[in-house]
Amino acid sequence: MMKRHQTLTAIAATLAATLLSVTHASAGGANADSGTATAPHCVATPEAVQVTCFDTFRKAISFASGGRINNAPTSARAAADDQGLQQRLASTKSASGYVIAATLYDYANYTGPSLTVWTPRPCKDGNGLDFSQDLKGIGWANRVSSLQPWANCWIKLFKESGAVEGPYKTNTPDVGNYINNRAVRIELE
Ligand SMILES: [Ca+2]
Repeated sequence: MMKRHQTLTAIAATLAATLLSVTHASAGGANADSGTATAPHCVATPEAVQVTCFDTFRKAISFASGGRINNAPTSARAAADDQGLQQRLASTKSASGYVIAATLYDYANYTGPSLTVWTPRPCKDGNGLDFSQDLKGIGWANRVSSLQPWANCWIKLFKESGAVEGPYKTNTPDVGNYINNRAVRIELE
């Protein structure tokens, strides 16, 4: 009897977990198959405390562009070499007016997990601060190794100590030893 009870409990727990994950995926937004917190390619807005993550870079870009760019390469590395995609990323706004301002990568050469930062407008000309994104609260502290700025933005990387590197004005396949795996915050200017 005890065994049976435990088995039913286990089945109930599995069902509950399944329902929970389905709910989470539905809450993700634009894509029905949008991912879980553990999927590698994430999208965040400035000061977000939560991010939305996907299993491929293509899905992340589709979400960040409000469905307007649905054919980005599956891998971020391929996207880095895709000039047509780069031009569209630079000019595409989502339906809500948001633009893709930066993509950060865990590994060098635009590989590994990615974090795409989505902002309500492009960065303004001149080098005043436009947006700031904390990386600690969203699981991205001490990870950034390569990056791409978009939407007229330059990217500065900050260490916990407040020390800064950048601004990075163009695609950067290696952020350099000084800040590699040390950034806890970015500023877009
Ligand atoms: Ca890294």
